[in-house]
Amino acid sequence: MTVINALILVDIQKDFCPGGSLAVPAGDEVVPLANELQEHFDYVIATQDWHPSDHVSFADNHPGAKVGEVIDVHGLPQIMWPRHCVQDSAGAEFHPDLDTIVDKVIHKGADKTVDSYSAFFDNEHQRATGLADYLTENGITDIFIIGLATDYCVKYTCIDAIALGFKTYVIIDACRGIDLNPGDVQAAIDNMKALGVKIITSKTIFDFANQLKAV
Ligand code: VGL
Ligand code: ZN
Repeated sequence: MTVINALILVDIQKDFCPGGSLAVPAGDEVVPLANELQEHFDYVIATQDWHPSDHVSFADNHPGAKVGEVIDVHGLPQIMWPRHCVQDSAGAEFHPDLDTIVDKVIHKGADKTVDSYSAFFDNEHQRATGLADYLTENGITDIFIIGLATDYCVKYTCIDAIALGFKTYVIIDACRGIDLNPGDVQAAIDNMKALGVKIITSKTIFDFANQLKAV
């Protein structure tokens, strides 16, 4: 079977970078790698967390709720996040240094009633974002995931990707995590590995490209 690969840039947005409202520690460090990696893939897809102002995940939409607290929404635990990545706001924009001439942009979290960590489905698995259809329509078999945050959107995107049957890699040095509870990032990595996700580093990609050049 022909291998067609795609690099997926998960949520490399201003609000998830230092200075943003839900800054992932050192989140901006993934940007140079994200740019260098792009030329090595058949397709490049970028996702944007894209919430309406009245989104269920924002603590300030729940009187009395505090950031970091967990509330029950339709029987699912929902972490209260600071307001972030509001549709069309500056914070929802891609990091200004990210190369965004990509093949496809996917928005997630646009339904006010449910959060969406995965780039494929909302957390209740009710609505698809269009990512799976895009991959299938283009014959993409292997996906390489980078971006923010390792312990949320990267992890949940991997869980769905594996369930959908994609060969799934995480380029771990091009990811950064939140670690709301210390150990969350390591647990996410262990979790992804256990599901069959291949955890690699960007060196593997660059070395492979150099070997091809030498022949
Ligand atoms: C994310 C928390 C809330 C992420 C999105 O992109 O990892 N995390 N919304
Ligand atoms: Zn969000």
